[in-house]
Amino acid sequence: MKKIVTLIACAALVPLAGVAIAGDGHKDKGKTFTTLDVNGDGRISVNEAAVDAQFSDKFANADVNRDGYVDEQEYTHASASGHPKAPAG
Ligand SMILES: [Ca+2]
Ligand SMILES: [Ca+2]
Repeated sequence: MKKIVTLIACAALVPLAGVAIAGDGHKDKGKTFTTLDVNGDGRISVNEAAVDAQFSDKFANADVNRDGYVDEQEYTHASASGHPKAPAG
């Protein structure tokens, strides 16, 4: 009985150069209060909210005191209550 031994000769091992794992921590896909508050007056107007369709949609609900603006407290509250937080994994 003969065993066929196959020799795999690798003449040139190509080094896997350039395998750079880019740890791009892009976790916050949504807009934050600071991002939405373009003019930095500490509150989000309807126009500022318009850039975020999801937030714009619930702007009326977020504006608890109905002053036409969503301040940081209102924004935080709206985000906490109406933001489906999907668990990691
Ligand atoms: Ca603003
Ligand atoms: Ca308000």
